[in-house]
Amino acid sequence: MNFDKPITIALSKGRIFKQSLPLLAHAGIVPADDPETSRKLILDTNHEQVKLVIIRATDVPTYVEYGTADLGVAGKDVLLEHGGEGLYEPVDLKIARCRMMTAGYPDAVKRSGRLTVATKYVKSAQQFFAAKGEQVEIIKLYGSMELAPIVGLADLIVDLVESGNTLKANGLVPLEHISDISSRLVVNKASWKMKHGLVMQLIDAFREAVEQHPS
Ligand code: PRT
Ligand code: MG
Repeated sequence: MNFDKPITIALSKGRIFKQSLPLLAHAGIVPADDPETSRKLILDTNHEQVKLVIIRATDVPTYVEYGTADLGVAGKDVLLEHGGEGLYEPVDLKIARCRMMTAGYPDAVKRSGRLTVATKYVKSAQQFFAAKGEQVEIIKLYGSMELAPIVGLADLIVDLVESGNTLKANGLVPLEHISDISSRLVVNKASWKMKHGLVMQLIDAFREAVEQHPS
């Protein structure tokens, strides 16, 4: 691929970075460092004009919205909370898949009165319960949501579930399915116009990679 303008791609460490590697490789991009062992926040690649910025998963939409990164890979859960302003979301990469669910003790919803729901996914939770016509009190947390029902902070949680092991280990069960989650390629709207040729080449390469290696 011929990169005449520099391109920055925002990624988070962990599962998104690992599962993005084959997709990047399909686009001819190979990082020069491993973010798990390197302390560098900006990684060079085999392409002089392509750099990766390694940031928190929840910060990826912000970096791309403001054009600090031209492209990024972000979970749909994170995009729903961010709102997606200033971003195009052209490709479902079908990586880092899981489900957004409500969870709690098996008898959680049988309790009378208004339910309390702890989550870091406030917008998604609000939308879900509003659509069901249920009035709930939502408590914003930043992590370890499974603890909330155990200590009596909330009746329910809204969290991501993959194997279900985390819930099980804490005596909780998945209750209602809210949405299927996967990671999406996001593109800054100005980059889409100003670097159109290159952005389209990358989008096509990612699309092709997803079709060839369905996960
Ligand atoms: O970890 P950190 O606080 O830095 O940020 P983060 O949790 O946002 O990042 P990361 O890398 O953990 O997750 C990045 C993205 O991966 C998320 O935004 C999701 O789109 C996606 N993803 C896929 C998941 C999971 N699967 C997942 N299982 N993100 C989190 N989990 C957590 C879940 O919250 C729960 O605590 O894993 C636990 C449940 O897993 P099981 O297998 O026990 O059900
Ligand atoms: Mg995490």
